Amino acid sequence: MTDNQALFDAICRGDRKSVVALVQSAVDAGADVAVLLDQTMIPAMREVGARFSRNEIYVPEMLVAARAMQGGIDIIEPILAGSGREPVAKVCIGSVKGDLHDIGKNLVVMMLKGAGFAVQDLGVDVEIESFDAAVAAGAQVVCLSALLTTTKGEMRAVIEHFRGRDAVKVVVGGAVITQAFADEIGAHGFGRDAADAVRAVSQCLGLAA
Ligand code: B1M
Repeated sequence: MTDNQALFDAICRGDRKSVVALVQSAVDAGADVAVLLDQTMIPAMREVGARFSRNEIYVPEMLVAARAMQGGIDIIEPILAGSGREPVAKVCIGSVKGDLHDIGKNLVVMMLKGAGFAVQDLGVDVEIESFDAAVAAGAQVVCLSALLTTTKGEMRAVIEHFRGRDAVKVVVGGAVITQAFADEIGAHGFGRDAADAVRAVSQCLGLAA
C-alpha cells in the first residue's frame, strides 16, 4: 500500500514526465523523500518486476519504467546527498560485469554520499580492471551490485582478484545476493538495501554506522 498511488502508477507505466512532476510536487510539499522512496518508488519497481515475471510486460516496458524511476531519483539525490563535508572515506561502486541494472546501485551511491563518503561510480557492466584502477586511485572499499542469477558469480571473481590485499574491502548487494552468498564468496560486508549498504561499508572500515 502506498500513500502516493499516482506516483506508483506513473512509475509502473513508465511515464517519466508525470514521475518527475509528482516527485517534485511531493518534495515541494515537504514530503520525506526517504519514505517516498521506500514506500512508493521501490515498491513500484518491484511491481514492474512482478508484471514482467507474469509476462504481462516485456523488456521495453521495464526499460521505460526504469527511466521514469531514474527521473524521480535525480530530483531526490541532491536532497539526500551530503553537502561539502570532509569525506569519511573513499569508495567505488559498480554493477558487475554483464549486469546492466543500475537503479539499486544508484540508490546505494546516493545513500553513501549522504553518509559522507566520496563515491566513484563506475557504472554498469564493470570489468575487474576498472575496480582495480579505482582502488589504485584511493578507493578503500569496492562495492558490487548484481541483480541477475547469472552475474552474481562475477562478484566471486572480483573478491578473488583482491584476495591478499587486506586494505581493500569488498561489500556486495543486490536483489539476488544474500548474507549466506556473501559469506560463501568471502565478502567483507553485505547490504540488504541502500541504507544497509552504508552500515556494511562503515562496519568493514571500523567506522560507527
Ligand atoms: Co531486469 N531483471 N533484466 N531489467 N529487472 C530483474 C532483476 C528480474 C528479477 C525481473 C524478473 O524476472 N522478475 C530478472 C532477474 C532474474 C534473475 O536473474 N534472478 C531480470 C531479467 C531476467 C532481465 C533480463 C535478462 C531480461 C531479458 O533481457 N530477457 C535483462 C538483463 C540485462 C543485463 O543486465 N544484462 C534485464 C534488463 C532490464 C532492463 C534493462 C530492461 C531494466 C534495467 C534498467 C536499469 O536498471 N537502468 C530492468 C529492470 C528495471 C528490472 C526490474 C523490473 C527492476 C530492477 C530495479 O530497478 N529494482 C527487476 C525486477 C525486480 O527487481 N523485482 C528486474 C528497484 C531497485 C531499487 O532495487 O536493484 O534490487 P534493486 O536494489 C536494491 C537492493 O537490491 C539493494 O539496494 C537497492 C535499494 O534498496 N542493492 C544493494 C542493490 N545493489 C546493492 C549493492 C550493495 C548493497 C545493496 O552493496 C554494494
